[in-house]
Amino acid sequence: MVVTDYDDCWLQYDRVDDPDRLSAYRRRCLHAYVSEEGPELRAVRQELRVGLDGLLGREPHLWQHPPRSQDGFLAVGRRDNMEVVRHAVDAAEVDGLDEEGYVLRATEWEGQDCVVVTANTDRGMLFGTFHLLRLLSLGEPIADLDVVEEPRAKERVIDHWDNPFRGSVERGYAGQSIFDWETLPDLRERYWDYARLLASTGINGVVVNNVNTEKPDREGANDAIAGMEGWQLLESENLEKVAALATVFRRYGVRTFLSVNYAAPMLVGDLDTADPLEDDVEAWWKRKADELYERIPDFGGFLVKADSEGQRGPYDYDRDHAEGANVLGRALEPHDGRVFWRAFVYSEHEDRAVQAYETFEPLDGEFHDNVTLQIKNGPIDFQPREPVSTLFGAMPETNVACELQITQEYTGQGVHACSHLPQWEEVLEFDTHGDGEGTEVRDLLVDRAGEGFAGVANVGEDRNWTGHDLAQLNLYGFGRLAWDPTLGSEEVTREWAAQTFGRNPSVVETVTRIQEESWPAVIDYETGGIGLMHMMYNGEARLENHYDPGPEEWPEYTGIAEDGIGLDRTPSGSDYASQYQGPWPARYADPETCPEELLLFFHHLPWEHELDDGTTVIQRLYDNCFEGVEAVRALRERWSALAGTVDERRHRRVAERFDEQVVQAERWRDSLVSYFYEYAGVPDERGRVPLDD
Ligand code: GCV
Repeated sequence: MVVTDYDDCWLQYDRVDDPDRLSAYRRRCLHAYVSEEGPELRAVRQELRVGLDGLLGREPHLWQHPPRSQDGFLAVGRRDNMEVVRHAVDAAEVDGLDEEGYVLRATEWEGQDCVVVTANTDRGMLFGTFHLLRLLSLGEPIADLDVVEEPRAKERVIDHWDNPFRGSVERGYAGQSIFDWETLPDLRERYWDYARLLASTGINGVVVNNVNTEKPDREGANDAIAGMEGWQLLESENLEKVAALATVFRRYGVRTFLSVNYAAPMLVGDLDTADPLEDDVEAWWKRKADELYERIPDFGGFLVKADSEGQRGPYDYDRDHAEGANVLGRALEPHDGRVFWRAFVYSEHEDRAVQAYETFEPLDGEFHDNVTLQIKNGPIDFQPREPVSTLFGAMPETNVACELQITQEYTGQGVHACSHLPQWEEVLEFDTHGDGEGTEVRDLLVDRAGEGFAGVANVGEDRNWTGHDLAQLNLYGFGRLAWDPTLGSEEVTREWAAQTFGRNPSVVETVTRIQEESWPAVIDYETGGIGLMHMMYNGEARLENHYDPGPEEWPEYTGIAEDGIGLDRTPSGSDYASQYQGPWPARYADPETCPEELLLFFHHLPWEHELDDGTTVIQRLYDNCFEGVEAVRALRERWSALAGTVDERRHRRVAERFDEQVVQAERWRDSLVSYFYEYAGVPDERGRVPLDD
């Protein structure tokens, strides 16, 4: 059901059609007794009104005391002020939960069938309420409900690359920014809708502005995409705008963060240095932090891109990144704030993959407790597929967060269907061997304050938030996997599909299969599927950038030559492979044991080099490029067959995009196979390459 002009995404709350289920839900949920406490409980009441009305087909009655002589009721509150909660849940169970955890439990109380949602905090009850509504949306039984849950990862932050004041979104493909800085502190209805979407997935932090906080002063800086005035948000006169947004997010359990410019003491303040070891600089950051917390008591903290792509940083003063980050950490510490410090630093090395590890690994243990090192999943830059960054598992004394890109910068932007969930699952399951065998990436991101996930947002002004309707899954899935990184991609996709397109099992199955198979297809036609990457056109126009094929622009990323293709990252080359732990250096360094999907990332091999099944490298590249296109055609067919079972408006929108994706996939295929052929001079065994003119 639609509460505003914008799509409700996965919060459709379609009426429960199974009559038994419906009566079981009505019995326990038509009356809701919700405690009167902080702002999050106002959001709980609002969500129950909307959600239960949609699901149960009747507006629920909300009570401030236990309703009597009813079949039963739903109770949301704490043990200390609700008898029914004390009856259902032991003190020890709640006391043992962290501040975002909750208990959902069915119970019988005074002859009534009840469900309770309880927690230590209002935030916990909010997350618990969304969990309960999800179960109802999925048609799960609740008569024996018994869930005790807390998030596995503590930090689950969404990063906006939105450029304040200009309204553009770097790498955004869903329209302009939803944040209107000109009219803030006036609040748009849309802010509430957005906060609600985030909280429903378990996200608990939002960075509202781009990490590029000023236009980079460097040669080749791309004016069309560079962030510009984001640093200004720290100016005193703008803080009331940030504070207004924080009011909205607070109600949904989400803390507000800002990206800040490392030179803020000079840009915002009037110092003539931003050297982190200068007393004046330290004092300036402390004063700014005090001012922020006076206005926004639950302010989350800062995100910093330093010494990267033209943004300033501690290197300007000959200081290292720990010295650079810690001055901010010290300023935020008295307020329980956090610094997310990005590890996306490159440019000195011929092979950029090598640099982040060389820069940060020696600093392990040097970062302040409230500093989190935010590491992109791979060593290059959100490519369709990359190996996992070597920093995971290499920084045991440092809080780390994994940065994932929800927006589809390199995977077809707003046009191609590409679920990132299978990719993220692959990353999270990777065994880093950091603390011996069995240290998966996801094990390194959980249980400790300061560790978790950051996801680069894909939302904009478009009515459906994400441009492509199927891209809503990437936003939903980010939140769910950050909450519990042991959830599988398929499981999360299935629950998303049921909430978004209804519970019809065949629709859920088809949509799930389309989403699950979309990523491998993109890898095949955009890369050839055996470890190549970064062959996108680098046009100046924002929407061309990193979208179209442009392999000839990036020979340094593919190592293409007449004798073969790929980059040598073994000890005879850049030696990136040796940064891994356990068996990986040896496994990656030998083409016989290197996984085929990463082969050309680690090796420069002759075109006629034979793979395990006897196929040559060049032939595999041709085959995969052609198969990628066939796979997209098959996805389009499946989507088309859903006509009549998915609402017409969304069906048409996605169908149009699939038509375009097929055209674009063919362009990619043709561009890549021609490029490979130009160097290899080897025709396709199946007669498809060289292409007919
Ligand atoms: C925000 C890549 C993107 C940039 C982005 C940068 C980053 O280079 O193309 O748009 O800038 O990553 O993650 O900082």
